[in-house]
Amino acid sequence: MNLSINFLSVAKMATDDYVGFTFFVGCMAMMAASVFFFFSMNSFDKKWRTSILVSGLITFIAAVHYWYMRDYWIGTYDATTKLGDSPVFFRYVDWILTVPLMCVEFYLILKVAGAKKSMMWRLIFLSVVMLVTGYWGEAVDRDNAQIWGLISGAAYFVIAYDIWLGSAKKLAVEAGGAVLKAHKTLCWFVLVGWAIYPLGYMAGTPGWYDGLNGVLDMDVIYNIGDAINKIGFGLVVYTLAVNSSEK
Ligand SMILES: *C/C=C(C)/C=C/C=C(C)/C=C/C1=C(C)CCCC1(C)C
Repeated sequence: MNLSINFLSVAKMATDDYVGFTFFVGCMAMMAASVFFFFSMNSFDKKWRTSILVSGLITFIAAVHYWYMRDYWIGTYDATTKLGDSPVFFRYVDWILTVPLMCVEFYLILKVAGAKKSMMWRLIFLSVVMLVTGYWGEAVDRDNAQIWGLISGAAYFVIAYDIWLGSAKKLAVEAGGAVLKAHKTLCWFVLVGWAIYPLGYMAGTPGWYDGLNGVLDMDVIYNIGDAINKIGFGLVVYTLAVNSSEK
């Protein structure tokens, strides 16, 4: 596997490569968001700095992966089929790093209300189950993709339940004010924003949902989901830091 980042000989993107274009724009958006979060970090109260740092790490890790995935797609692009190879492995490497960091964000903003580390580890564990089973269905045991997707979806459901109605919710209510508001917005991101991903999965794997295959493109859906969720999540935390630093 050639992991060297190639600055000198640049692969040309075909002008009709719309999927490649979403990788390109995604990469740029993640880079810009990272610069924004890192540079704004020090203007906040100490207790919010780690949260903003984690927001920046999430988009930065994604930017590095998008740089690579964009290259991977362009390098395998076939002008006749107008398709490249999906960078499935690196997609999941990105997620397995960034989704647990999003669980850390929940913990960090609820720490003011006394959140315990056990809550964070539970969310991280569930997110790893969700992603490993999803990867298995997408890359290893594609014949049973719908079963793996179902298991992955169950873990996703428990995560959503935990933050909407479980112990995280109780802590958010105790904290009240700006923290409660931010928690609620993040909950919506998980419920609606994260629901974009199973759609991409269904577009890219065989199953009862085969009709979706020709209509939607898996990589485009994942790229849109990542931009909304990674940058959006960070902006919610940023807004929380702004609102609670003013008072
Ligand atoms: C930054 C990346 C994020 C927020 C990725 C989130 C990914 C998911 C919520 C993926 C969920 C999946 C299912 C619920 C079922 C099918 C398999 C997955 C892994 C696509």
